[in-house]
Amino acid sequence: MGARPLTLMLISLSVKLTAAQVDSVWIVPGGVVLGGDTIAALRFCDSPQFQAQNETLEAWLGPWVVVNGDSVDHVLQMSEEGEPPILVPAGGSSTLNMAMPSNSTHRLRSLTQRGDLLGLETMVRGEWEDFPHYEWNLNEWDPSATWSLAALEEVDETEPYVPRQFTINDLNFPLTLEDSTAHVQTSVGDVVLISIANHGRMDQVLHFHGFHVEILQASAHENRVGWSKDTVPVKKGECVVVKLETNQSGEYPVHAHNLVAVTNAGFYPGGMITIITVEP
Ligand SMILES: [Cu+2]
Repeated sequence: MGARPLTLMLISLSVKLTAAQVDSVWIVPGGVVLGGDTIAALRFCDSPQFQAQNETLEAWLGPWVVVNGDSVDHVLQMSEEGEPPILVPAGGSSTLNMAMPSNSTHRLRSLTQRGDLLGLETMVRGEWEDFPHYEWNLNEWDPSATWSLAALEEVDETEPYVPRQFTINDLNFPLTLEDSTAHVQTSVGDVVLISIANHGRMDQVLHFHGFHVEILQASAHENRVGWSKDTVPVKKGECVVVKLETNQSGEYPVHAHNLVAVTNAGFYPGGMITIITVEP
C-alpha cells in the first residue's frame, strides 16, 4: 500500500524532467559524396561534428537550442506562416520555440541562399498517433553550385536548374535502403505513418507500388486530406504525411515519378527510390 504514492511521485517527477528538457542541434559545414559527386554541405547535426544526414527535430523534446558552427549568420524559418524568422549568429546560438499542434509535421529551413542550397533544412515533427513513424526528406543537388556557395559566392537562381543528384534523407538509392527511416520495414496488417518534406527547388510526385496510402496532412493541398492514392504529389516546400496499412507481403518500390529524379548523375536506377518491405 505504502509503495503506491512513491510510484506516482516518481512518475510525475519524470514527466517534469521531460518537459523541461532542452536539446541542442548544431549547424555544421562539411562535404559529402553522392553518386560519385563531391558536394559541399551544411547540416543540422546532433553534435559539433559534421554528419552527412540532417537531424530530424522532435518538437516535443524541445525547446531546441541551435548552435551555429558556420562562418556566417543564418536566419531560420519554421514552415508555418506568421512564425518570426530566427537569427542564429555565426559562432552563436538561439532557442527555437516549437509550440506546434500534435499530428503535424513541419520544415525548418535556412532563409539564406547558402543555407538553402547547401541543404540546411530538416523536418520538425509534432507528436503523431503512436504508430511506427518513417521520415523522408526529399532534396536535389547541383554540385558546382554547392562549391560556389562554399566559397561564399552567390548562385544565379534564374539560370537553368540541372541538379545531378536526388536524395531521400540526404542519400540516393540504393543507399536509401540502408537508412532505417527511409526504408520502411513492417508486417502484413500493421500501420505505419510516413512524413515527407520536400526541401528541394523542384516539385515531386511519389508513386507507391503495391498499396494506396491515406493522406493525413498535405500542407499545400489541404483538400487532399483523407484521399487514398498510390500517387502523392509533394510540392516544393510542402510537408505531406501518409498512413500505410499493408495487406500483402513482399518488397514494393516507392519512387519519384520524374525520370531524372530516379538517377544518380544520369544513371538509372538511383535518386529518390526506396522500398517498403512487408513481412508475412
Ligand atoms: Cu511506379
